Amino acid sequence: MTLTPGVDAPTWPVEFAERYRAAGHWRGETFGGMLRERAEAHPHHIALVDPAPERRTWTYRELDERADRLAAGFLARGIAKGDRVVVQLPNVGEFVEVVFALFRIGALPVYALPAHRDTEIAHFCSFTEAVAYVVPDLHAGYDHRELASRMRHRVPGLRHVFVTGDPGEHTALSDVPCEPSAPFDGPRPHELAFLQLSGGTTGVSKLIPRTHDDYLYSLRGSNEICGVNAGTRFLVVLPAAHNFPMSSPGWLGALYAGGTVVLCPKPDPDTAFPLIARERISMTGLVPPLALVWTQAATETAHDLSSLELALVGGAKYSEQAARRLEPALGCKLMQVFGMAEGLVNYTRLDDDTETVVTTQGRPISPDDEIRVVDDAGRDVPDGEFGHLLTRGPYTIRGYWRAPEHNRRAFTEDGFYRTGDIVRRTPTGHLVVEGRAKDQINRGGEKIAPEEVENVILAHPSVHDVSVVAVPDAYLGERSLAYVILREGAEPLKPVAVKRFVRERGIAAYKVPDLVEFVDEFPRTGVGKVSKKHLRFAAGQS
Ligand code: AMP
Ligand code: DBH
Repeated sequence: MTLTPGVDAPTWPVEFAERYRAAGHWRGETFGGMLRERAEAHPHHIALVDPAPERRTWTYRELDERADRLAAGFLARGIAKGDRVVVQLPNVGEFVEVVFALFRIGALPVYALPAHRDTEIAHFCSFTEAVAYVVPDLHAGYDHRELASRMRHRVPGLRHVFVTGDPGEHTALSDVPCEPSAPFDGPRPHELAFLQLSGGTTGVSKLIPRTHDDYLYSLRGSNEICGVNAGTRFLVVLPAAHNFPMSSPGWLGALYAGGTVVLCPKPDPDTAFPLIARERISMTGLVPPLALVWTQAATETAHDLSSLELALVGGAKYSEQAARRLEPALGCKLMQVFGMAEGLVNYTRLDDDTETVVTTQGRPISPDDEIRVVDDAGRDVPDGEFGHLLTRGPYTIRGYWRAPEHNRRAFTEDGFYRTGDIVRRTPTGHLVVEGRAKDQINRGGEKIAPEEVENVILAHPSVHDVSVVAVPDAYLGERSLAYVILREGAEPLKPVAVKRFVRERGIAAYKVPDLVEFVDEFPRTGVGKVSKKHLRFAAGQS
């Protein structure tokens, strides 16, 4: 198995790679090496706190040693460099141990979200030819061991299931570690570190191949912008597997700086606020709906939030009115962040004036991030005018993993990623997100590909056709609405029956349509005039 990025996905042309190295962006570091260096520099500093159910802590030395032992155990069970391992863990300390163990041996974590179910997990396991799948026993009332058993039957190449807690018929993660017998033949800095998930616009999530060099650069840049250092105490409120809490600056940024990461088991203020007070949290990242809830709750809380210095808000459009209320309520600075797992991340800056912070979504991390704002014909528009955002740079991928067809559409010939976002650029170079050209629903930061949900609903015997669209929502920004055309003569259905059908097919709960409407033909507003099913059929994908 070769790990050269250019083999399974397009990589940066040599002249770009040389430029990024010469500029000092790519420094030849790896994640495994980074943790070792921090452990040598500050062995006794607390790297990680998992507060629930009882408080556990890991010093940098402990995290480093545990990653080594787990890596040795994975190797002993036949997991090798280049193998893919689907990791579906909530915000628990084992998540960090597992990914650093995989980084050490050069196996690639594939970051599933805790909400994913049979549909998504089966796709990740089979498409990546994963050899192992790591799950919790129970999480949020759901038994992941049963999901894992179904995956073992469905995906023949899946050889191992590792479980945190009670393993049932699988292997306990705690039984895996052993003494390393030799130094690891780890990955090279230009090789792949992991596969991140895209929000997706077509039927299934595309996989995003990130290298050690490029991702570490985005962390270093993010840390500099956000002021992350060894004294930072970062609270991971959103699912740790998501790119935003992982890297903007996120828990990996905090570890890169030698700071302390505290894992929040649930995002609500009743869980998070006491933790902020007890752990003296200085920084966190939130999606807009959560920022609204926190802003409201902070005005009434008895918990001491005075340690909080910076709240990053991003993942979906944050309204100006809501943004204005955050700083006074939480007593900390606000930074807006507009990023994507494919690469490009924009931040407002600590020294930006309030107007800029509340009305823009920031500017890119790197002087080498190339930004183009273009019209439908691909011509650059002047600053201040709306257009499609295209980008290329030292931490933006040149192609998705094993998706040559899709890559031809998602990237320009000269390697710019078509973000699908409609933006306008201010004279200071800040971007304002005005909308979206891609077929995606952004449900409070959780991305939904309508086509994926449509395909599930189309499997219902009474359904002739379906179109899933976004509708505005005061709290989430957007919710999903499924317009359903029933087959002639079919028994009438209730909206709940459609939702139940989708849920029972095994898909993440946030993708179940919020609203279902039965129609004779698709409305002209908000939906294309032509049946999406017929469009897909015409495209040969039905
Ligand atoms: P993903 O490709 O799943 O990583 O999602 C990235 C997408 O989320 C971006 O292309 C935007 O559409 C959206 N997004 C992220 N941050 C923001 C933000 N601050 N404001 C508006 N949209 C955002
Ligand atoms: O929405 C995102 O994917 C996102 C938002 C903010 C992201 O990936 C990021 C910052 O890094």
